[in-house]
Amino acid sequence: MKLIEKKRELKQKLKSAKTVFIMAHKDLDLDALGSSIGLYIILEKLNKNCFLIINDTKHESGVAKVFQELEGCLNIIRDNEIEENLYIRQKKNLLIILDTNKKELVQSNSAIDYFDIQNIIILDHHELGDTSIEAGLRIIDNEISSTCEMITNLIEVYKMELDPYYVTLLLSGIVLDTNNFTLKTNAETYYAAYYLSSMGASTKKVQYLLKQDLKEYIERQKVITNVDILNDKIAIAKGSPYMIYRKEDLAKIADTLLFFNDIEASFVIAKSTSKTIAISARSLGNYNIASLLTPLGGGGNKTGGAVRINDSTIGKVETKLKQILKKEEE
Ligand SMILES: [Mn+2]
Repeated sequence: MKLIEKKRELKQKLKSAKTVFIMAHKDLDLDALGSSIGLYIILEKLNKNCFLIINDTKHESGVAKVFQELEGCLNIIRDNEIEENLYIRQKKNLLIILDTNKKELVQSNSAIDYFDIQNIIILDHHELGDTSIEAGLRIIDNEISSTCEMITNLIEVYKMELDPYYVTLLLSGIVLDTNNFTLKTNAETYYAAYYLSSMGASTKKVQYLLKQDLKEYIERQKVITNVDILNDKIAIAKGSPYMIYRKEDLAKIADTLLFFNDIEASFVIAKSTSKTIAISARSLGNYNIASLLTPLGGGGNKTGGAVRINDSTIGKVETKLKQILKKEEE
C-alpha cells in the first residue's frame, strides 16, 4: 500500500498529536536514520515535540558521521527516558515506527507499551509477519525502495521545503537500500531522487556517508571467494567458521552475488553468534526466497529473506539448504 493512498489518515493522526516519538530498527542504517531524521524535521515544522528513541550504543560508520554532524540538533533519548517526556494527555502522544514492523527488531520493545495501539503508526517497506507490531495505522509498501522514499513522498504531501542536509540523508537511504539504484528501483524511485536533488541533495555527500570500511570490505570479499555454484545459477557462499558476521554484511554479500552473470539466486551462510548460523538470501525473482527459507524457519519475500538457526554449524545448514534447493529443482 502506498503512503499516498493513506495520506488523509496519516495527516489526521499527525495533526492531532502533540508529542511524537520516532523509533526505527536496531543497528541503525542510513535508511532507518535518514527516514527518522527526515520525519523528525517534517514534524518539527508542524510544531510537534519530537523525540528519537535510540538504544543502540554502537553505530555503523555512515550513521556515526551523521550523529557527529548533528550533535545537539535533535532530541535523542533512550527508552528509559520516554515516560518523563510524554505529553500530559495520553492520547496526544504518538509513536511512529520506521523501517521495520517487527517486535524483535525495533530499538526498544518496551517503548511500545507507553502508547495506545491507536496512537502507533508504522511506515515500512518490509513484509508483515507473525511478530508484526499492532498499530492504529500501518502503511507497509513492499514495492517501494526504502523508508526514505516514503518520507520523500510525505514531504511532497505537505509541500514542504527541507534543508539540503536533510534531503541528502533521505537520498543516502534510497541509495543504500537500492544498492546504487540497481535493486528495487522503478520510475518512482528516480522521481524521488529527482525531487530530493531539486531541493539540494548532494550526491557527493551521499558518497561520503556511504564510504565503507576497507577491512570490512575485505572480509566480505573473502566470503565471496568461498562460493559454490549450483546448476550454474545458484550461488552459495560461506563465511569463515572462526568469524561472527553482522546480518547487514551477509545481506550485502548476497546482493553482490546477484551482480554476476547467470546467477539468479544467492545464499550466504555464516555465524551470526558463536552458536547461531544465519542465512541471508536474494533472488532476481525466479526463485522464491521466502518459500525456500520457510522449511528452515526463516522468512522474507520473493526476492530476499533471512533465517537464523540456533545450535547448528555452517556445514549442517549448508546440507539442509542444498536438500531444499535440490527438491526445488526437481
Ligand atoms: Mn530500509
